[in-house]
Amino acid sequence: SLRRARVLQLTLAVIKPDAVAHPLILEALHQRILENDFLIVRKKDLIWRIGDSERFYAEHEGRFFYQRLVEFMSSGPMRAYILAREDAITRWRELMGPTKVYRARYTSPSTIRAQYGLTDTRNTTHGSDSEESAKREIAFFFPEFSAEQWLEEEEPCFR
Ligand code: RTP
Ligand code: MG
Repeated sequence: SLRRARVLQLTLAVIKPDAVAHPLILEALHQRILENDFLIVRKKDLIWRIGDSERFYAEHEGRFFYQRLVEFMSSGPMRAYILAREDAITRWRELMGPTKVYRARYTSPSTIRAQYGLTDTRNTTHGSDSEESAKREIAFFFPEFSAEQWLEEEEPCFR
């Protein structure tokens, strides 16, 4: 388990309401996670209240897109994953592609947001952007999860 602790990094990945709304896209994204050698540590389907949305995106309060972002993120079901692999944070963000869908389509057409994103707000997925935010965001979605306990006790992979 010490070896695993050195190699594996955890990140939070979220499939946003625009993608969960379409069963084929949801399934394609789940496959995409598996194909890219992520371990699915936890998986949860949930719906946010507007207050959850506001708390999660508090750093964006006051930005022009804040209102539509918090409304969108509490507009329907989403799916959250704790993912593990080497360089999980960077690798998941690479797979997602740029935040802005038009830019994703132009610069990185094979990314998730380029392929499935609808708009700059309804952009299919979220991924933690640093170890610090991964820690915070994993705790936000999975308050009962302990990374230390997982590394010590659990099977490395279940799908
Ligand atoms: P995220 O936090 O979701 O990983 O995305 P990010 O770092 O790439 O983008 P960020 O600037 O943190 O924005 C957070 C989320 O806000 C929505 N957004 N809408 N112009 C717009 O309408 C706009 N800009 C950002 C997106 O859903 C983005 O993921
Ligand atoms: Mg961000």
